[in-house]
Amino acid sequence: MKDSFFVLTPLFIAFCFANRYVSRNSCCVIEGENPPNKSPPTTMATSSVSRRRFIRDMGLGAASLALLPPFTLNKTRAPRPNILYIMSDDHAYQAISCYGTGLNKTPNIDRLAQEGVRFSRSFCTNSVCAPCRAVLLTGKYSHLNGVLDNVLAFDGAQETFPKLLQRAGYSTALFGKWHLKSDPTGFDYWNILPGQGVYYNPDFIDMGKRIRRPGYVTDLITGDCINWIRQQKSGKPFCALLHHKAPHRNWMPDLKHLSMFEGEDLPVPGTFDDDYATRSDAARRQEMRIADHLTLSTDLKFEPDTTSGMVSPADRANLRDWGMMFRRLDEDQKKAWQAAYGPRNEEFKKAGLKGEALARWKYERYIKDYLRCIASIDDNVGRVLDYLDQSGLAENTIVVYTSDQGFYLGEHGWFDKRFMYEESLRMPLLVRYPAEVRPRVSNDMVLNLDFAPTFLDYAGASIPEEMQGDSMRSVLGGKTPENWRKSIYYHYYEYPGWHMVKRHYGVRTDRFKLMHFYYDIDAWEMYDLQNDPHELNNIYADPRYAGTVAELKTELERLRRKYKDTDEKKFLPKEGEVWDRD
Ligand code: SGN
Ligand code: CA
Repeated sequence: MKDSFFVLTPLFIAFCFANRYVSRNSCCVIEGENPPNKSPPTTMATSSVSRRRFIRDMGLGAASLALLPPFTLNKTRAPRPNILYIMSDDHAYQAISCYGTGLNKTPNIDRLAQEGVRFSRSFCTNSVCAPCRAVLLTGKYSHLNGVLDNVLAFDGAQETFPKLLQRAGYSTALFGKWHLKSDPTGFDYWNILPGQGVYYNPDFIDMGKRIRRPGYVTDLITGDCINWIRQQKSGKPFCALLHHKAPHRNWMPDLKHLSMFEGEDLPVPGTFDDDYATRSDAARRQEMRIADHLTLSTDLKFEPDTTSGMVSPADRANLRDWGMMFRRLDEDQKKAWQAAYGPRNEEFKKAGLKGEALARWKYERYIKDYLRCIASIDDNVGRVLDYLDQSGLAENTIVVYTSDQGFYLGEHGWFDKRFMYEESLRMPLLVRYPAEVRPRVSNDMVLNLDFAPTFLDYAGASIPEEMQGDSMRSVLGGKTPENWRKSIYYHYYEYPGWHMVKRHYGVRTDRFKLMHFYYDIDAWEMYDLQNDPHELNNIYADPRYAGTVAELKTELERLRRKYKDTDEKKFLPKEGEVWDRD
């Protein structure tokens, strides 16, 4: 499967020419210029080309064979698919309605599940932003691609799937959040947010040039991507990476959605009050609790009176950040925000909440703003899907919707990600490709490591041996290979760092999860996901599971050898090294 090259016959090339096959199906149709064409490729029998023209085109086809680079000669499919990869930032699967949690409605994202494959077991290998992006590009684990955490820069000289697609004749582009510190490589065009980006009137770096633009970040990124697709007239297939900032912290909704969910009580997760009783110290020592670590101003949009007892030193510093963020808004935007949050904040001030009631209020403010940001993502997914329909591109375009990692929406009392527990390990993943993929739900285990080989496989390009993921093409086609993975390997490194989640690695099988926390701790945790899906009961030391622990340790070691990640000490901070916030 890794190498699907072979030489097409001149006859087939001639046939493609005769049907104008390549230009119609593999490149973009320009809105308003070319009518949508969703009909299947014509066959020899139905083609109306004259004999003479056919013979002429055959000759042209044969001649063109000599001119085409070898990688464009794919075994099975002449019209190579376009690829539209939509990745939001911190979008939990729990906040997508087709995943069935009932928290919110995402009708446009759900379309991809109705028309494509919804994965129930899609995981990341290191649950934090920049590392996930480096894994996406390289198809390699963090210890091999060099981006272990959000601080290290990506070495853009290494091999990536966009570069390989470029060489295979694709037009490639990147829009939105990048976060890899070095300039993007492998893209014909890129227009990215600096660092984490901001929600309102954001700065962009357009091929190296920094420009501030009015508007809301999710709308702007989507518009840029659609415009670029619209401009593709070259007869080449395209690959566009559309990377949203939303719904990343500090969760600032657009004006349309400022009052969505107002007056509603959203359900608090059953594990919100987790006391971490059976876990190791890693779960107790984190800094990502809604009750304790969300800031009143930047995160929760409430400006406490600095003379009141409500203001902690952390809040004081945050007030400055919030002030800076709020100053970016124009006068109309500010007015809309004040109209929406002003009265709510007055009410909150009067209520004088404390303890559990205050924690619940923080959760409500957090989850509503988070879901409001997602409402805008969903609108914009609808916008881009409508564009694909109108332009006739939908049939031959692979559309992926995913997030850079998972996220906590109050489960275990948390926000943020990083842990190997389910909510942050698991990513939403929906893939639609009408030309080849029938709608269904897949329970196969896939990893973000698999994206690069999958895209190369569909493009008919060769997959480098050093890529560690596997093409999901057979899985997507409903024919999961017998030897498809039965376990996954995970490794998180960013400690000490934001949210203070300790370094750990582990293995997850269909039923069990084993994790090892290390560096300034040496602790194991194990969960039975079938009997304990919320991972509340650490059974590592339970003698009834001793045999399973041993099996899982053997599997973990096998995976560490397979992925060449056997040295736990290799990436520990050096003495005196200071943690540099991203
Ligand atoms: C910022 C956030 C953190 C978050 C990291 C990484 N703090 O530093 O809460 O974990 O990004 O997020 S903030 O106050 O600056 O918003 S990631 O998605 O980029 O990995
Ligand atoms: Ca993220």
